[in-house]
Amino acid sequence: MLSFLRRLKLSYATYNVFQHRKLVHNLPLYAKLGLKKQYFSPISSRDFAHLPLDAGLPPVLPLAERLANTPAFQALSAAGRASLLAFEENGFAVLPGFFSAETVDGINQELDNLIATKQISLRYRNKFMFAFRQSARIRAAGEGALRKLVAALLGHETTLFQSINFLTGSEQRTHSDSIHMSTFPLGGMAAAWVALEDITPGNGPLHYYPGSHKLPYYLNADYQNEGTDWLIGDKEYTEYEAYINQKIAEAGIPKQVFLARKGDVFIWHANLMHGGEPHLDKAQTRKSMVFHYFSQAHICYHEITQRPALLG
Ligand SMILES: O=C(O)CCC(=O)C(=O)O
Repeated sequence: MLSFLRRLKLSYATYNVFQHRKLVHNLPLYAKLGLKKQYFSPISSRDFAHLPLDAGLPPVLPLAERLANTPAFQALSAAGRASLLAFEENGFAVLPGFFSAETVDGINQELDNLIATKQISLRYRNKFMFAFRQSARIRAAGEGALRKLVAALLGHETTLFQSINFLTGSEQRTHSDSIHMSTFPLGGMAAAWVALEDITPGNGPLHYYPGSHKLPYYLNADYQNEGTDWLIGDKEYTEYEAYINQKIAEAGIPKQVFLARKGDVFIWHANLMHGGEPHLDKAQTRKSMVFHYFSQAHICYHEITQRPALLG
């Protein structure tokens, strides 16, 4: 169970009072939807329960038209284009060889340099967070063509919210990103994962459940983690993971493992269930990088901690 202090919404809100520039993005939508919130107010799915599922969203063209209007899509291989066109059906897309070996080598060198000069260090066990803020090269990989493709998939302009670099397998248990990087309406985020070397069964490949994005979005209420007006929920994250495990088993969706080649990109839908396999062969690294993007047409927040997302 989480400690009382970690659960206190007031402490998060007080920190956020000083983050106006990074939080102002939600205000136009709060106003449009009649939500009585300040930029720093706690927010969670409970605040949207009375609203229509697509409240506030502008209309979008069908996916095929959005992609056809995107120059970066025209530049892809036939396999990449076909995979993106099937994104809404599958919940993921694979872009083989999206980044050249030279680009990937440059990114790996850049990360090594950031680590050697102590500009970046591990957080949450094995994650190098937000390297794109320190590296123009890593930022360029996440911006540009990749961000444009994600925007076409979402149907809205997108903001690069976060990058995570790994030197080892994440070994993260299966989850949907929508519990971490949440939006109202649902589905306003996507992630692009980049293989920075060849991935083998032994070095902790990414796993995913095709079509699982069509399962319900499992949020705080689903595992009794809503909390109160003053406190966020008291459940440990392991309880969410156990809940998802059970839902996947009930749905009977077979797991797939992505044995990527260096430079391949895997884009996943906001609600695609995915995670990292055990990293069995410790002699190997698993160099990879993942970018998380938020739609600019959505309210962006973090469901578990009930905090608005800090952008920029
Ligand atoms: O890289 C991986 O193994 C998984 C990463 C992941 O689950 C995430 O970034 O949401």
